[in-house]
Amino acid sequence: MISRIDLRGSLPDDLRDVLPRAELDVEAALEKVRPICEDVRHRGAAAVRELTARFDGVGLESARVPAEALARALEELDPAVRAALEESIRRARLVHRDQRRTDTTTQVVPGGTVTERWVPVDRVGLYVPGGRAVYPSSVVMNVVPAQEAGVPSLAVTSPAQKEFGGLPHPTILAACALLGVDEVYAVGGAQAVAMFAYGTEECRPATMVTGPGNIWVAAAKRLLKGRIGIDSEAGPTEIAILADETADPVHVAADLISQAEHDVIAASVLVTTSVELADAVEKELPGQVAATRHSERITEALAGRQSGIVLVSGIDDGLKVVDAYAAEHLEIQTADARAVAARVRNAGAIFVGPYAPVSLGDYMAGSNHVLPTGGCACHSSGLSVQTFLRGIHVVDYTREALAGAAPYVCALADAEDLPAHGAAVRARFDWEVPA
Ligand code: HSO
Ligand code: ZN
Repeated sequence: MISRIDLRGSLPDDLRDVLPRAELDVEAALEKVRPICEDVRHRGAAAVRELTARFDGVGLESARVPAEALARALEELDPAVRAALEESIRRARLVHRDQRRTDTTTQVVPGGTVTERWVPVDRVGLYVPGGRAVYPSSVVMNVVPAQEAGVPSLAVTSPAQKEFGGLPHPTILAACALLGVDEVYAVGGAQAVAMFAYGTEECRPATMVTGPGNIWVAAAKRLLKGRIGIDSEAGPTEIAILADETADPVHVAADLISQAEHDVIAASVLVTTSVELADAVEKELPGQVAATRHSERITEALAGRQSGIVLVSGIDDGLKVVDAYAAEHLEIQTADARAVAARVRNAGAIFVGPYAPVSLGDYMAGSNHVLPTGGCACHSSGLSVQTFLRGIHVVDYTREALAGAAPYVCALADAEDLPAHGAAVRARFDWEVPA
């Protein structure tokens, strides 16, 4: 059901090449997505309407979801789901509120200061997938940091669903209503990203688009990046578990299965120092998989070349392996899990010990579940308040402070053969500062 890689000898130099990983060919999707984006750019709302009819089979009069539909979705929301979403929002707000930055002013020399001023982007378009993956939790994870960052204008879009009268899924609408988002569109795919990038008669352009989506959404984000800001191109979800002989194989198997449930190309990787644990997890998997609703999808994900059990000779090697893999989610299920977790350098999020499964982080830990995939955790972070802020340096120097800097500016300007740079400073002193 799941393959094994034995790295108990010495570790190979380029570990990344031997570790299991899915490949998503976003490049190939670019050419298909380009004409769609161009169409929206030139023909606006009419193009969005036609593309929605073509791809989603829904004839929209307007892409904007009416306020009554949002209110109705909230009224009809299952009370247990409502309570859970409210608690998820509350916890996420606590964590993301603490991420807010205060402006800092540094006095560089007397009379010369640099202030770093944190300013939210003007307007964010949030993409929420539809289809098989209906995740109101992702609405929370995108909206809360944008709101806590102080983004003044926020719009959500999610694919039009035939079975819901051309509106997005009602739980998505209800989550928007709970979060106080009243600008919602029933548009999906590349055309949704283009709608936010270029704007249409119905939707003002956004400065940034965030949120996960399928390969077409990822390709549109890559294509339009620069014109708009993006978060990251979310790829298929991943869980890595670093475990030793103290881990419970029932928990480990359940957690591997939990993320494999997302997609046939989701990745579940166990890195362990214990052959006994590897054997016990392998023994445990078939029964747990058979007992769960999406067993076919999960079986395919676990058997895929992106998943596997990696055997290592000790925790130090295990840490090298998980650092090289740079998982979206990393669980540490070892003796002294906190100390081991503290040594991890690359992961989107780390889940410490037996009582912090990834599912907790997906919904209720307070942490964000939009995290870097595909190894991007070695250079990027998950979604946070910071994603929506720009740090603007405000430079404020008095005449005396500039005078002190002038000879240095002139020396460097001359060294770079840019004498006009130096002249711009000297001009302020009637050339009295020696060149
Ligand atoms: N594990 C997914 C997020 C999610 N799980 C949403 C359940 N719903 C990517 O972090
Ligand atoms: Zn999940």
